[in-house]
Amino acid sequence: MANTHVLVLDRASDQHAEIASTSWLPSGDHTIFWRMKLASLPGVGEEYTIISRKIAAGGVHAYLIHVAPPSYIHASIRRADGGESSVHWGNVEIPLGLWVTCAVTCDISEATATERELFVDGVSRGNGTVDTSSNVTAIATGAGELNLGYNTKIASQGFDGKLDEVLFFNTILSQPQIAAMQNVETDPGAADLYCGWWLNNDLLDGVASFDLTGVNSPTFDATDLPDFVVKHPRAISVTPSAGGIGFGI
Ligand SMILES: [Ca+2]
Repeated sequence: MANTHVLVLDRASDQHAEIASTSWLPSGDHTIFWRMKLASLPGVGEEYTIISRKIAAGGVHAYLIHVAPPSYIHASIRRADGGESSVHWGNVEIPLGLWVTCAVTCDISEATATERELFVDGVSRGNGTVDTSSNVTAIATGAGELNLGYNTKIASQGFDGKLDEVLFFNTILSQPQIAAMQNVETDPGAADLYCGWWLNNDLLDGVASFDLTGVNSPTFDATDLPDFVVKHPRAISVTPSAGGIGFGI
């Protein structure tokens, strides 16, 4: 596949995409992958929702990922009774007006403090800071709604910017696997890919039948695509060491 378009969501117009779903999305180990470019930064009290998956019964979010001020990533999962495990990565500032590629992994069997790991442009940013710890060992399933760029519980918390290639894997991808996805559009036949949207001028799922519907007329852009290059290179230092030359990244 060639990447031809990205999804454009205007927060002021409440543009987003949705699907009313039955019991799907992984309930255990998983990886959520997406590319995004912020058109503005969230202010105090604002959240820019990337992915929201609400369960109708009890009104809980099985999954929720958003950007909150100053511009850090927040991810939470819940079990059916509402018990929540939420984490934020305050050490990550998502830049304004630059494409970034993100992935959050979840090892459901790990202690809450280490079960999630964030990757930005293929580089681990650690396990984050735990906000709520409720030992979620199985993520809630059941009828509900999945949204890109919208939070069905807090309708004003939409996304402002561009999204591309939103993928759910029902496995924990490794850092090398995530890094390998940085600069190439993922093949719909990739192993353990559960569902995903390539957003190439439509909202159709490229794997199964999880097709989205646009709300308030979101648009597509064919000119401002992720450039698929490493945009945040780390400094490399070379230092002499006993017995030879060592280097660190
Ligand atoms: Ca695309």
